[in-house]
Amino acid sequence: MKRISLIAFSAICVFLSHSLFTQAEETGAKSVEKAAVKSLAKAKLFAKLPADMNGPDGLTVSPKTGAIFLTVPNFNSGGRANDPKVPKKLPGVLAKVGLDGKVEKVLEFPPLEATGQTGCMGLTFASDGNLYVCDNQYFFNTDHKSRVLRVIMDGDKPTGKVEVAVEGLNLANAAAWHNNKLYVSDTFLDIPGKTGAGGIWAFPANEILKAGSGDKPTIKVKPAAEEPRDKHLLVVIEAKKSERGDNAGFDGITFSSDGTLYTGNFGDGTLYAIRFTRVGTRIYEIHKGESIIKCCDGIYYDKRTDKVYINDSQKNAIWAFKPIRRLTRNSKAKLELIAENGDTDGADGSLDQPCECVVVGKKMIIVNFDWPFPGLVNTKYDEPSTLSVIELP
Ligand SMILES: [Ca+2]
Ligand SMILES: [Ca+2]
Ligand SMILES: [Ca+2]
Repeated sequence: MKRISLIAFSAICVFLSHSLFTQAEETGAKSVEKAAVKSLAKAKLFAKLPADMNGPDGLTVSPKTGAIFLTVPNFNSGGRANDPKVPKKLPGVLAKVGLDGKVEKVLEFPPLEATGQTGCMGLTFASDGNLYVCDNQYFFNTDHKSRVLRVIMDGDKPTGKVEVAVEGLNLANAAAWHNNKLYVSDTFLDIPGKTGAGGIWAFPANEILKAGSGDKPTIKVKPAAEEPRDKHLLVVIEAKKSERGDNAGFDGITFSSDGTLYTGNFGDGTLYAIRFTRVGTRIYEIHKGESIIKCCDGIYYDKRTDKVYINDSQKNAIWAFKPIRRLTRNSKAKLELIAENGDTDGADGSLDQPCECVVVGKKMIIVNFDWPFPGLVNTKYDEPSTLSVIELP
């Protein structure tokens, strides 16, 4: 009963924020206008990836040492989604990224037996000092084959040991560690009767840090459509089909300093602020999909600038907004355009389908996925794969 009433409360929050949208849209439009007058930042080249890295995705910074780690699923090295006859030529790899732009392969991920493929995407350090990596298998098999892998680290070096911590996710996309829990976004829950649906999974430290290690079993989650709902699945929100025909749900996830989770839909750019309180989960829609932005890929909160940054894969753009301290039903993100460019091969550092970023000091380091979908500014994959940098004020 408790769960049902919380879901109802969440639905009401979302509904009410819809109804108060008009006023907030005007606020949002004004901030875009203001940003347009301000000159946009020019993304510059940070790194050219080696020839065996075709399409990077996830990026994270060690909270202990500041070392930067990148995942490269290498989706560009083979056939497109759901065509097992055309496997990727290159495995997914983990790379270490230096502040001098050096990118060095440090680990190859083990393929899933059922698909023979690896799909490493979002990653994060947990309190045990190990890296937890989303292994997105949805592009090869859409029946709940995605995993969370644990890369056992010795400081900033992978030991070579990789364990399977979670199985049964559908499109595991981004990961974040907060308040002794691992949070993972799922972009396609594939629930019958829903156009699309994104989910947020959470795994407490006492389960996730040992799962799949020694004699402790891997956590096997249930598909979202099964009742009763898996206890780890905290949030489910329906995603509608966007004007470019994309129904993808939650993509990036990040926590601001007050513990609010910010996330957004890849399909239509709807943005959400989510608070996990003792009395339940509260969900606020802080940007109506397609009203200003139409795509939210990776998302990152930077404490120094106190801003949340959005990688807009569709527009080759970076947006920012200030976290909203006093969230109410009509709270809307005041979006500011930071950088944008047209279709490019990325060789000069221009944004080439940005998908994740981190901020180190005043440098925003941006990953260019460069794996186009219909309706994006980026029309084709072109070597080499690149990372961009923007100097923030
Ligand atoms: Ca992503
Ligand atoms: Ca391109
Ligand atoms: Ca490129």
